[in-house]
Amino acid sequence: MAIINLKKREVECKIVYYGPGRCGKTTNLEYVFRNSRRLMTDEMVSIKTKGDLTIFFDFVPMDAGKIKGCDVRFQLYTVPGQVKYNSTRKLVLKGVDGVVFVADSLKIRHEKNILSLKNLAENLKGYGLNIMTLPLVMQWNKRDLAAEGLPLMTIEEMEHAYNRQLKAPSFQASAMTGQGINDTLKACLVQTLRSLRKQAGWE
Ligand SMILES: Nc1nc2c(ncn2[C@@H]2O[C@H](COP(=O)(O)OP(=O)(O)O)[C@@H](O)[C@H]2O)c(=O)[nH]1
Ligand SMILES: [Mg+2]
Repeated sequence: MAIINLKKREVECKIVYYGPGRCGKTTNLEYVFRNSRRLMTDEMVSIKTKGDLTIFFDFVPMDAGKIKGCDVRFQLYTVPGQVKYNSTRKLVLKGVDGVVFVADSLKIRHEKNILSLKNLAENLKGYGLNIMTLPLVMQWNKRDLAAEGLPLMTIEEMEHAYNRQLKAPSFQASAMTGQGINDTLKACLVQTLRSLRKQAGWE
């Protein structure tokens, strides 16, 4: 649930990039950070957890508008993907307002994507949140690897495997080239804002 900072007249929203280890979450945020400097108000902060990097930063998008006369500040987080870091992952999800699920398009990562999606649903449930109703955007990442001749799932296969029930907006992307990265984030921000405005008293 977003936090209202009355002193600064800001609403703080939390967006979490979720997905299996090595799917490209950190690369997503690095791209956003590099290419949207003008939107950012603070430095990107990296927290080194053992063997993985969890990063977050926050920013105030210029065109987000206001909610109840307050500016909207978004905080973007990634989670460590490896199975053993579930306590950190759970902690990062605390108070989440919107999620970007980054799926790895490589065929060999299919099982890892499934496990991570299930883990997301479970961890959300732990906070009384429902993956079916929370603002959620799916990203099919690493599409550039097709050009390298690596076996990728088709978009249809990914939609069927991960998005059949959720029916979330989805984007083909490459965090490496930047394809689809800003569109993914923008869709998540729009959904999150819409959902916050809908909540009682926030219209
Ligand atoms: N070719 C390609 N490599 C990617 C892409 N996204 C991430 N990577 C690479 O995949 C590896 C893991 O990425 P990282 O962002 O650290 O994954 P994370 O564990 O989800 O944070 C790194 O070597 C990245 O350079 C992509 O879209 N295309
Ligand atoms: Mg990472």
